[in-house]
Amino acid sequence: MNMFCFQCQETAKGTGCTVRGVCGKRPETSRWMDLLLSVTRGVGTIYHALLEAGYANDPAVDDFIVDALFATITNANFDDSALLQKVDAGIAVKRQLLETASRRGVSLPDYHEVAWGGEKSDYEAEGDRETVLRNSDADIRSLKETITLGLKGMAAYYEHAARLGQRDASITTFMARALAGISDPEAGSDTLLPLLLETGKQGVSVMALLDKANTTAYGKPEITRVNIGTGKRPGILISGHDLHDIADLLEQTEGTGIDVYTHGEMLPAHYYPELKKYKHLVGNYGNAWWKQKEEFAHFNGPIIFTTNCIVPPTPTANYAGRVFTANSTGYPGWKHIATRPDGHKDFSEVIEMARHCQAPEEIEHGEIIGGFAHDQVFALADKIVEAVKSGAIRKFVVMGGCDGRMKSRNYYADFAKALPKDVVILTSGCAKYKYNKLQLGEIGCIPRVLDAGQCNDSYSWAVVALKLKEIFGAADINDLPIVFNLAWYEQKAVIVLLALLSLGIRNIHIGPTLPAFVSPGVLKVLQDNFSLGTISTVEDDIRTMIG
Ligand code: SF4
Ligand code: SF3
Repeated sequence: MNMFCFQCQETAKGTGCTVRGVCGKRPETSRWMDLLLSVTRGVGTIYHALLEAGYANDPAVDDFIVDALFATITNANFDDSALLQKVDAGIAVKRQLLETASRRGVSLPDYHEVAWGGEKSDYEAEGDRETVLRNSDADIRSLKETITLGLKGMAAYYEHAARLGQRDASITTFMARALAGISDPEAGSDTLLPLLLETGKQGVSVMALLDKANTTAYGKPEITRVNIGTGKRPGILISGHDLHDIADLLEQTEGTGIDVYTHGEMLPAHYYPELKKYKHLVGNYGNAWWKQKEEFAHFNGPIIFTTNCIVPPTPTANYAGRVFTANSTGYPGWKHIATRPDGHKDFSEVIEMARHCQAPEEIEHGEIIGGFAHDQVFALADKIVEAVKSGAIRKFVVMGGCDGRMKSRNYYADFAKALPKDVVILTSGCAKYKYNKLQLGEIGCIPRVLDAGQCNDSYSWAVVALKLKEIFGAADINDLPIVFNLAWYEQKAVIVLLALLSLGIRNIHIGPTLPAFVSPGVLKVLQDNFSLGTISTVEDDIRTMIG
């Protein structure tokens, strides 16, 4: 059977995975994701009509939409049965909404996604019908898919914020409206382009919401040195972006003699006062997601995925029996830890397993530094402004985003190394693993690599840019000595990019390649309006970006 997916940077031949995902996604899984997205569009369309008619937001519907979109993000969920359970749940939500609409006399559009009956016997055919390729016009497909992928990133961030008690109905209301807009077979670029730009605006709101959720719960990130070596006690490795989960784990492991290590995008947990206070949060193990097969083999203890990025293990992987998933993630054969009705998780099974494991094998040694989110940067504002005014800092280059396995991404390590010594890198997301261990030095007391945190903390760089605009009295954000050279891989980077564009930031470079889901027509619009570009060689880019 065939599939079609072009949502990530590593898509086959730079155009689309058609036989099996480069990420390991099987065609069947791709079909169930297409089905789940179709059901979600149906739910979103009906929900939107009800909301327009005065129906109040229903957190259960919001949660379904958010979880379904999140589960289809690259490397989040490979478990067909989990995806099909979400489809079943979506059809139940849809039927309930249809019933409410009929009871209240709310008329609904006659889109396929609304009309489809949801019979189990039709699941396969519906999944096959509702692929990305259902839209034959390349530009319309591109606009609809770019919005969909932005919504996936938005859903991921919203889920984390909601888990920490921060909800915003205006964001989920927008998601429903956008899903209705994508479902409309008559939608043209006149409606889809504004919807795309609004997706970016809502992206800023969702990142601000998550920033508020994280800092309210765990305090403001502060400068922190993080150990990358290991201790002598057994450990649990926790990966992904969900801070609520690591907080639960730290609380439940305290005093047990078991250490907790972060992996990948969980590294910034060390920067938060309410998480770093735990002495048994001993360090960060390994690097970005794509090295996990090699690195997990040496960890010895249990591993928990709270979000993407999962890499399917080889059949003989020594850690396969020790991995747990949570939230929207899943992998066949790996145990899924459910969220209790009170919003917390019970990690006792993981802790029990850890008791019988050896301590992790050390694969690196030393420290890295981070914790430069906006408040910490503002605390250093005087020094930074002085350094800019004196010429000690010539430029800032925002290098946030994702890491990945393509060799072409060595560009980012080379770029970081080749930057003039008076340039500071502002980073966030797992892209930093390409250069956060390079010892690039300091300018005065300011490190040359400032890590704000996770990919959603790219929001910090937008806040910092707006603040610098105020301090320097610049007329335009683009007049500041800040350039953007972003690395992207999955769909959270899509919402980050759309959010930055919506703030009026121009001349952003994205790489290592342009997205396959951006058609030539849509690319032209992005180039004409935002001067969006990609990367070339390190030398040329340093010349054009730094001067
Ligand atoms: Fe291919 Fe990326 Fe889709 Fe995986 S997520 S199937 S690698 S395009
Ligand atoms: Fe990384 Fe997957 Fe994107 Fe949150 S963990 S940045 S790739």
